[in-house]
Amino acid sequence: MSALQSISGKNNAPGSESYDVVVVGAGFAGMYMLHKLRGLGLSVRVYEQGGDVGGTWYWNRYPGARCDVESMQYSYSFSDELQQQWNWSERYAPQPEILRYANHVADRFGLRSDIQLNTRVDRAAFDESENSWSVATSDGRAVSAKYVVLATGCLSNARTPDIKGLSGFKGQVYHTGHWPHEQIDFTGRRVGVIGTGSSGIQLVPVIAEQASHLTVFQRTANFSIPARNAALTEAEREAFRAKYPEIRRFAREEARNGIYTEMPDRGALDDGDDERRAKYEQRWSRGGLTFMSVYNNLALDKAANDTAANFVREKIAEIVKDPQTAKLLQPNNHPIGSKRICVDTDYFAAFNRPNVTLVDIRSNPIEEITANAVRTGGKDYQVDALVLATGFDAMTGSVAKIDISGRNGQTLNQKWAAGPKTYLGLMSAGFPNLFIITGPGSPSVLSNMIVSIEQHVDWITDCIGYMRRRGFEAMEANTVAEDHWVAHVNEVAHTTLYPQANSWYMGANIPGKPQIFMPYIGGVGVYRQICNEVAAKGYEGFAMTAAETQKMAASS
Ligand code: NA7
Repeated sequence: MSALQSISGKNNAPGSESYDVVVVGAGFAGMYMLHKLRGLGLSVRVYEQGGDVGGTWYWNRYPGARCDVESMQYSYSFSDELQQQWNWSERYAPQPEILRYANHVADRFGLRSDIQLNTRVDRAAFDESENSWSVATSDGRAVSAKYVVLATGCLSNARTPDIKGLSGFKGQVYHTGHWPHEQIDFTGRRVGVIGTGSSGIQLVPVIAEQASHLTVFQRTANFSIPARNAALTEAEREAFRAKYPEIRRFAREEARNGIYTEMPDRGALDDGDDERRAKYEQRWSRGGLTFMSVYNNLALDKAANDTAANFVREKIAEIVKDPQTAKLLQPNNHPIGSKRICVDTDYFAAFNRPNVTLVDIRSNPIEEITANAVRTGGKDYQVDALVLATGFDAMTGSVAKIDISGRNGQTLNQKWAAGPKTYLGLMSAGFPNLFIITGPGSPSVLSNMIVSIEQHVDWITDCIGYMRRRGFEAMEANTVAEDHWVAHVNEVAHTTLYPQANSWYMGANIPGKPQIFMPYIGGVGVYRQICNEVAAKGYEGFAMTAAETQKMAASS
């Protein structure tokens, strides 16, 4: 079917393009959404701001960029042929390989014909009389669609901090979340890196090998676990593939974070010192994010958490030779795991190199950036190039950039001024037929994103199919259900240690952003069950309206 032939029978004359669904974004969420909606026979247009598919993996091309979830698990499960045939080369896939995978999926499933690249969605307004959305794009077009799906990603709105003098810096400035396509060679250059989250921690060891001198400006020391990355052998891939049905089932239904791993049945304080230490040592040697699942109470009990945090602090002190640098690198202002734990390759060891300096900008914040230096503590650190590894306006930033107006002209930004409000992270009351994939209020960034993406896409597809079969024109979250859900998300978060950190989960990295805990922490298995029950009860908590009801209501 051509993109313009809608089965809804709408007129697609030039100047009045109309689709059943407009999807915003062609990352992993947008691509799978398109694939599934085509299965319903719908006309779909995907708009993607980037020059190709891949979403966050299209933009985050900095040296050392990799996924922190293992490649065999950070991959689609919807096609068994795909998961059986794709050969991941390493335990943790590097960014270029993930991007190749995204391109392979686009080609394999013939997705490109319905994806319009280099095009932003600027505005979307709900037309209450038609029960449809008018969507304005950066190429000056206006299209209409019955549904809009925001597949805009949680970590896609790169954030450049407002640092005095930055615009007057004479060297090159790069942002990890918006990295140039050409190879950047730092050989022989003095480089400054601002930011020590996952991105900074991944790129520091790589740039340290090239730069004549690397100065790392650290505001918050982070916990990081060695990745122990290595090439995957064919035998390892085969063993994994043979177990895929169970691995995927477990990740979807039982795991909290969408990752197949052991489920601990003990708390950290149930073991004696020696036994606990041995378990931490074993996980440290294995490497990766699952360090946090040694025990079942590390995210809940501060005393338990301290045992893991102390272990990692000791490891840092063992690796880093200069005691003062080691001390600065030891995180001390948040429980381990309450900020996204990092996974690194030789990050701490990089500080043993003579060409790497760590500068504490917590005690002495950056005063200004001059033409060729970063000034802090009254001292100028000369640099030829600056790398901003300063993160994203996470979870809501990309949605907020689109001017979205729902019922009665209310904008989503107005509604979310005090923090995002959604029902199940999927819809926001007052914005009918507008779905969000991995939105605030869903497990999203606390999970293996692809597991959460597939669950949301499947749910949305089923929901649209249900509406069409029963003749419903519009669907929207009801306010009471939404308020309950927002309260529940908040309540669950506050049973954990997560809110104790000034993290981007809380919006704390953006000056002025309301601080509420955005992702749902109840776990992907529990969350999936809730979503399934809602659907089984005829989409409880959502209101669906048929065309006739709408018209009758309007004329009465
Ligand atoms: P993060 O995790 O948000 O890290 C950003 C880093 O930049 C963090 O160390 C910040 O310190 C620092 N930062 C931010 N603004 C400033 C200013 N103004 N001055 C100094 N330092 C600053 O982003 P990443 O890109 O590393 O990772 C994002 C996610 O991508 C990651 O969690 C994975 O899921 C993948 P702060 O901690 O705020 O003190």
